Amino acid sequence: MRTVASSDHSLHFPKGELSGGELVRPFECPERWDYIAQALSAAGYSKPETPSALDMGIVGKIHQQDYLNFLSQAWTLWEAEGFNGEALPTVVPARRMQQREPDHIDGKLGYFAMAIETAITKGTYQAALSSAACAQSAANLLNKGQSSAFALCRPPGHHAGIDLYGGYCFLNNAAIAAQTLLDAGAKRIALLDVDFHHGNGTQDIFYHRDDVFFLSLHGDPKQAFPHFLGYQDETGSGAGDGFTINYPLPPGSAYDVWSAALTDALNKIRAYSPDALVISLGVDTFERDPISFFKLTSHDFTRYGELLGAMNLPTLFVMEGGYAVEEIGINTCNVLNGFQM
Ligand code: SP5
Ligand code: ZN
Repeated sequence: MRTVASSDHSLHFPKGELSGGELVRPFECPERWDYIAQALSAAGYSKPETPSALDMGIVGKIHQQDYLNFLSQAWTLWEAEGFNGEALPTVVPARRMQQREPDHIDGKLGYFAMAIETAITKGTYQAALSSAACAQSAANLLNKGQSSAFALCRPPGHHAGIDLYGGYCFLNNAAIAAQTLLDAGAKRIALLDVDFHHGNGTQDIFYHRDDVFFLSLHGDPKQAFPHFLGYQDETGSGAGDGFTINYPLPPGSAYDVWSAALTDALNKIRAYSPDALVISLGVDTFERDPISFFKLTSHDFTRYGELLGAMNLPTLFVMEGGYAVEEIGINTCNVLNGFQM
């Protein structure tokens, strides 16, 4: 399996994440990328390829232009205010307030945020562009006939909506990859999100569409981030009616419960008969993940990789979360190795 990665990921390394009322060292840290790259190399995968420049025309079919303008300017506007810290929102347009983009950066940050733990820094936008480029270049490997590919994206993407950032995400890498497959002639894409957290951004982007069938297995939003999307009764709307499926699962779910949901999802994907499968691959379902509550073992990642491989579909893996840093490489590689068994 060919892999794509960019060293630009290291341009995004905020010092702080708002967690438990403190600014802590972010769970989503640069070493995550190093551990995955190391594990790939140790497992005999060839050196990751550098992505081609991102096609912004395709990005413009996923994200709104006002949002892209915001991301590109946020740090400059923040710096111009003379603030000492990293760019974090403080005020959000809650119920019955105006949904209008303000001029001041304090207002813009809250307007475009879906969560406020995530800091924007000087290199954040460039890192996000290069991360999306990895997903897009990996999609283009499938377009050129590869049966699978892995995009080592960092920062991750699945919480980024049409015009929303947060949850460590800025551009929706998996959605950009799906659009890249569609623009090259695919008619139907299945996008399966196995990150511990609900892929609210991906759901938002494709909610009204029937050309991307979105399925997500995740911690029940009553108990888990992002808390405000990912319920079972969200099933798509308009042309997209029936093309979103959510599997919210309770705290403590181990492989028996989790894999039963996966099997149901895979059966529904088979019935849809997609041209390709995109996997939003988060390994924060791991039993020792510091911010999640599922109980998958390292071996379980191999087991479900095999189930994905048995689908016999062109498959693109897009890296999302996973915060047990020392085990992130092994767990990620286990999915890819299981897939190729
Ligand atoms: C891509 C991805 O996995 N994003 C996850 C973002 C989660 N951010 C907030 C998590 C808050 C969880 N708090 C639990 C703390 C337990 N020590
Ligand atoms: Zn996650």
